[in-house]
Amino acid sequence: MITMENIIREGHPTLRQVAKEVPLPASDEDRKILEELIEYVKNSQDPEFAEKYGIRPGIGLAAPQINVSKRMIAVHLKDEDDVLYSYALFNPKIISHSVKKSYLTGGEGCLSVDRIVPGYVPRYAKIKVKGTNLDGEEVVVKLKGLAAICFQHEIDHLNGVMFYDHINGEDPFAEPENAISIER
Ligand code: K2U
Ligand code: NI
Repeated sequence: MITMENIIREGHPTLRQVAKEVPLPASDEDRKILEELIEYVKNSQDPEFAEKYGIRPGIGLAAPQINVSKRMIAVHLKDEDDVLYSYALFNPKIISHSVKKSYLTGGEGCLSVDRIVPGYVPRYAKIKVKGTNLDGEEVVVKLKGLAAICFQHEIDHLNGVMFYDHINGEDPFAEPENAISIER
């Protein structure tokens, strides 16, 4: 089971590496890692479980955050329309995206960042992601809103990108151009 001790923090070199593609069909070892990622995210949203094990709630987690530099992400969230997005994917890839951007009015955080970094994080408002799930099926998923933002945050982790890399250095709360704001 993954706990906060397994989550590496900013400054650890793995967070700045480009993670490697997972050979498919996935090995038992890689499947177990991805299962543990999605289990962490689901468990972290159970207040009793989170309290008992001292884990920070999250809506996503990427393998590099547990020091595994492989292209795997887990996302488990209900969006603003109460639609559940629960995905554990090998080799996720953004295959198309909107011109329009979006950002969370409260900014972003990260389980690997133990500090508040204020500022808007411009993301694509809509994306289409292709990946392979734990059953070995190729999935294509269309995303918008918080789900699109979360997937982009996690896929950034696979490319060594941190959320604050996107924040406007001169004016962190400058309204991103051609963007919709999302309250969270
Ligand atoms: O990758 C991670 O570190 C988990 C991130 C994912 C995330 C951050 C900002 C925006 C979208 C996704 C967070 O720790 S999850 C915490 C959280 C919870 C609810 C809504 C947004 C962020
Ligand atoms: Ni993160």
